[in-house]
Amino acid sequence: MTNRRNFLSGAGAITGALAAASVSKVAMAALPEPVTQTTPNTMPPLMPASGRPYNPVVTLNGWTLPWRMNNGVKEFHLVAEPVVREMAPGFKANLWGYNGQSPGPTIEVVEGDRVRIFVTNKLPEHTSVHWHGQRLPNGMDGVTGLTQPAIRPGKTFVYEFVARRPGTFMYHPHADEMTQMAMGMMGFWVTHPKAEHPLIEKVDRDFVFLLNAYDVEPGSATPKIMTMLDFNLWSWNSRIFPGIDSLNVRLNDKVRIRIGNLTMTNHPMHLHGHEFLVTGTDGGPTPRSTRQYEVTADVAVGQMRQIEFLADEEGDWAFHCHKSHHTMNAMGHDVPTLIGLDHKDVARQITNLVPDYMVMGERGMADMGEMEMPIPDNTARMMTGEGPFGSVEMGGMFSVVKVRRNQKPGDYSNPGWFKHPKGTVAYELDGPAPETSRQGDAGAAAMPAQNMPAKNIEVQIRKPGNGHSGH
Ligand SMILES: [Cu+2]
Repeated sequence: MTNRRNFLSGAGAITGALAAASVSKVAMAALPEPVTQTTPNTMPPLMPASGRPYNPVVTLNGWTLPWRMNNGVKEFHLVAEPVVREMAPGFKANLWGYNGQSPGPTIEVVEGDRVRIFVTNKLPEHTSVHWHGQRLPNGMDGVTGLTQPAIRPGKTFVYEFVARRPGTFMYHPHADEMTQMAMGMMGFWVTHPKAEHPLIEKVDRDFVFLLNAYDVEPGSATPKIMTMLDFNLWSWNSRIFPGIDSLNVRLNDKVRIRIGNLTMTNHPMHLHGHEFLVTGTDGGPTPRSTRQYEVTADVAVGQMRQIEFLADEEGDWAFHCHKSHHTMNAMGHDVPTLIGLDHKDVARQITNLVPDYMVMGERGMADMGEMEMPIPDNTARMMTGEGPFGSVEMGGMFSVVKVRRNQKPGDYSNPGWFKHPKGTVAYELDGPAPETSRQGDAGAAAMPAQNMPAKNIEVQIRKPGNGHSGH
C-alpha cells in the first residue's frame, strides 16, 4: 500500500511486500526508544499528544504504548521479552510478554494512520507478530515461514501498514504459538475512527482487556506450556480476581468494553444489573439490525467482542465469565465431590498431596473462600476477594463494574464499596423458617400469609427499554 508520496518522503518508507528485515537498516539506526511498564495497575488513558485526536481507551491492569511521529508515520517499538507478572497480590508468574508486561501494551491508532512497528526479540527463541483482524499487505501479516522469516533472538523486524478500518483488534505471535501464547504473549489494538462513524457511538468510558489462561502448578511460577485445554488460571490481562481492577464509571455514562479471547475455550461474559448491545467484533462495527439486548455475550476462541451499555443503575455490579470454574483460581484436580460424605479417608489422601490441607467440601466449597487454609507459597487462593459483606468466593475471570453518581468524568479511581440506600439490601428473615410443604399436598397450594416477610422493602420496577434513548 505504499504510495508515491510516502516513497518520496524518504522516511524509511517500506514497500509492503518487501521483507521487512532487508529494508530496515536506516530505520533501525533511529528506532524509537522502547518504553517499559512494570506496575500491574490500570494506567490512566494516554491522551494523544500528536497525530489525529481520538478518545483513548483504558486497558484493565495495563497501559497504552506511547509512539513518536516520524514524517507523518506513527512509530512504535515492541520488545518481546520474559517478564514477571504479578497475577494477583502475593502471586507472581514468570511469563513472556512485551515491554515489561504480559499482555503487552495496547496500541492505539486512528483510521488512516500509517503505522510502523519495530519488534525486537529478546526471547530465547524466534518469534513474529501477527496483527489479528487488520487489513494489510500480505507480507506484513506476521506468519512465520508463510509471510516472513522468523525474528531470531536479538533481531529487530519492522512492520508497516496503514490502519485501514476502525475497530477492535489484537496482536500475538504466529511462531511456536502454543508456547508463546501459553506464556502470555499478546496485546490489544484499537483503531479509532477518524471521523464520526454511523455505527460507532461516542462513549464516556472505553475499557479493553484480553481473556487469557495459564497452567501454573500451585507453588510454582512458570506456566506449563504443553497444556492444551486443562488450564487452572483464568485471567483478564494476565490478572486473576481479586487482582483485577474494578471498572469504575459515573452514573449514566455510556460504557464500552472490548474483550478479546486468546484462550483455548469460549467465555460467556456476563454483566449484572444492565443490558448491553454487542456493537462490534474484530470484523468491525456490527450492523444495527443485528444488535439485541443481552446480559451475556459469548466470546469464542480467537474472537473479539465489544459491548456497550448505559450505566444507569448505581451499585457494584459483578461482571464475570459465566463458566463457574473460570471464576476460581488454581486448585488441585481430581478432588472428588464431598458434599454429604464422610470425609476422613479423602482427607487422608489429600493430605498426602498438600500437608495441612483443610478438609473441604463437606458443605460445598465455600469454606475455601473464608478460611485460612495453608497453601503453598506463591499460590493464588482458589476463591477469595473480601467484599463489604464477607468473602466474594470468586477468583479468575471476575471483576466489578462500579457505577457511582459522584464519580467525576474521566476519573477511573476506585470509589470503594457501594453504600446501599436503606431498605435495598437482601436481609435475613427473623424467626424460624416456615415448614416446607410440597406442592400437591392437600391445602398447600398457596403459601400461608403468615410466612411472608414481616418487613416491607421498596420494590423498584423499571420498564425494559427505559433509559436507552440515544444509546
Ligand atoms: Cu470463561
